[in-house]
Amino acid sequence: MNVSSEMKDWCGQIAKRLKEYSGVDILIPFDLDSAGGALGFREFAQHVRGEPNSVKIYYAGDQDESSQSRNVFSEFKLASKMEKFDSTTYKQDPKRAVVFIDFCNPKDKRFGFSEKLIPDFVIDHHGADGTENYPEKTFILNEAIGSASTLVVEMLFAVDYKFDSNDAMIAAKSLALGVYTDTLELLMAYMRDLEAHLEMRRFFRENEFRDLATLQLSEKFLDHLAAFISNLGVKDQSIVSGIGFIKKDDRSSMFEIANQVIKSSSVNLVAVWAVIDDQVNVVVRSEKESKGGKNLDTFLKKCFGSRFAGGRLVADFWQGGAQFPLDKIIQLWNAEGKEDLIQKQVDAFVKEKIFH
Ligand SMILES: [Mn+2]
Repeated sequence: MNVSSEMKDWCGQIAKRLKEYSGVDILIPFDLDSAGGALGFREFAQHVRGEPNSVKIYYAGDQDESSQSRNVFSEFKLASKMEKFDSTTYKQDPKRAVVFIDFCNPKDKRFGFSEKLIPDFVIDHHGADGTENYPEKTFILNEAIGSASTLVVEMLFAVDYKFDSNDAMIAAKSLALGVYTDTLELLMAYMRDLEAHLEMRRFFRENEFRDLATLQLSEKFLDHLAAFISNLGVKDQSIVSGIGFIKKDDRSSMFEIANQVIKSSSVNLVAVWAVIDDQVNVVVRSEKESKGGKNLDTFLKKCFGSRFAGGRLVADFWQGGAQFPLDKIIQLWNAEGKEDLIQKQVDAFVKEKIFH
């Protein structure tokens, strides 16, 4: 695999700096890309430090954003390889390097940092959001490509890492899945993403990749899909619809529907809403150049309020969403037992905001 001389140079610097610490804490907002990036970076760090078992991985958020993610989490036994981040108990230890992978903003809501956490390294592929105030010593590797996993694959090749252990196999497979899912199944991948994916793809047994990467069409998912379709609002190549009241564990339907719909060339923006525990959740995907897509982050903040919404550019498309209390739309004491009425109002509200 071709790795740029710049990347080799950066990896040399990162390796040298990593050796100055007694251990490494990797923090990720869980999805398949950040998980692949973290498992790969752990291999990188242990390789360059020549020291096993000195790297810990902490994840924030939920591991079940998609059926693939749920599959991988159990198949690769990731619960034993990383622990849930708890902002009330985590204390930054100056002797251990803190590494942010797949995000760079210290105010990232998914972590709920109680106090300011300054990373020593950032490996990311989004904008430089929130990094303005980092001290000079923070090493930031932030390139606009399809996935963080791509960067980590390149890093492993830059230091001649050998994929010859069980941990290495799991890291490699997670990295392949990370590139795959973060680029809408390679549809939005750049050449570097494709190369990294292919290098890692070769470690799968026959059919193994397909089994892990395929969406599970559960009965529940199909119900959600049916609700989404029965309710479509379409305007100027934007599609808005909802799947009603759902349990938190079934959130993956929203992401899966949005990710599939945005792949169509006739769709510039898709928004999928659902009500979970008295909160309206909206998952949005948009093309780089669409009505909302010129800057989906700004657009959604304008629609739903900056406290409740946001978005970020990933490769050639935008991922975003909103979450706000149901009583922003309807007075709950007045709507007891009237689920149909609530759904209609939420649907009208979200459509009005996005189509206005
Ligand atoms: Mn990512």
